[in-house]
Amino acid sequence: RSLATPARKTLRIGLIPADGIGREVIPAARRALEALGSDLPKLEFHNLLAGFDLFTRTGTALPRETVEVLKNGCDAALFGAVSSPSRKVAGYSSPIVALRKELDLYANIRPVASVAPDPKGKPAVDLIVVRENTECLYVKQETLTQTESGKEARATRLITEYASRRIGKMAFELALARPRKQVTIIHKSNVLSVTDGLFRETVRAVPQLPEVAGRFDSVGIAEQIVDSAVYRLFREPEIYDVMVAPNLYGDILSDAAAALVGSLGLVPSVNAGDSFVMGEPVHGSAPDIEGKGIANPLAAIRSAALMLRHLRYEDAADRVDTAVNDVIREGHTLTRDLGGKSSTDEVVEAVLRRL
Ligand code: GGG
Repeated sequence: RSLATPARKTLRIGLIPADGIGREVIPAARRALEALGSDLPKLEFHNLLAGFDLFTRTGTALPRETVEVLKNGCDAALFGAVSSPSRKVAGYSSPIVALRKELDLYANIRPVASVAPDPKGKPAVDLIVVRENTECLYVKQETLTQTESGKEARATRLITEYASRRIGKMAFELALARPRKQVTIIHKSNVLSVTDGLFRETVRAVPQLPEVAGRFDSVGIAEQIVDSAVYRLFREPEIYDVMVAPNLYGDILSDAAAALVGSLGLVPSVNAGDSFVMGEPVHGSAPDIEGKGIANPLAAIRSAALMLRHLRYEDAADRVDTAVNDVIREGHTLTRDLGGKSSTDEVVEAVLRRL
């Protein structure tokens, strides 16, 4: 489901590189957008701050100004990556989780598709993971108490009918526009019958909602327990078209699916709401390669294309995707995660030459 495109004179894009290789791949995505010339309105970029690194320097991971500029001065945004620590840090909370909530970007749409035929003849992968983006364990309500037998940690997992219904509608809309038209609901309601049960039932009931009035009659519905879905994803990924999942399962499944198409460095996403869209590569901040100039920029460039597609600049998005796919297929200019030796800049130049 794309936002309607107003006749814009200017397209205002917030750039939030945040941490690690986000600072290398977001400028790469900007260059790809700039190379599109008259396919787009005049571009206006706003460089915005967020991240754990910012927090360690200033005590703030997501400045109010970043949120306000995004809400009031941007049409869309690109986010890089964030390196939240695995331990609790007083006063810190993940800025990407907060941004998704602040901007009500309730759907994380993660397409995973093979570009070239598999050398061993495995079937092509062409699926979208649609991850609910605002609830589940990511409401981050955790407590730690001391009991007689030691520490006890608890987390609240929130699943609402409201959020499950809107992510379900998004999944059906996406499936409707695809050749196979198949939604698979991912859950674990054999164990979590209340929370995952509500997610499953609510998404299943979407085609019967009065407001959709038969719109999704041509879309097939399947469902799969999450652990079995991971198994089948690796054994027979070609069976999946649109997979819709609560936040945590969707996060894990989309990273796992990236392994099927060569690298996490290739997989884009958008965080989408009803009035804003933010592109974001699925990969993280990769501190091990940060600053070395070898990060794969293609996931970020594809995320920019996905953002454009969502804003209804389909031709511009197609040009970017074609250029990226050609670079991958030709195989001469690839970063190390894909078995090449090229630098980030060399890959960006290769894409720009094809634009
Ligand atoms: N671009 C995706 C990304 O940054 N992934 C790492 C991640 O999910 N981090 C969560 C966090 O650090 O708060």
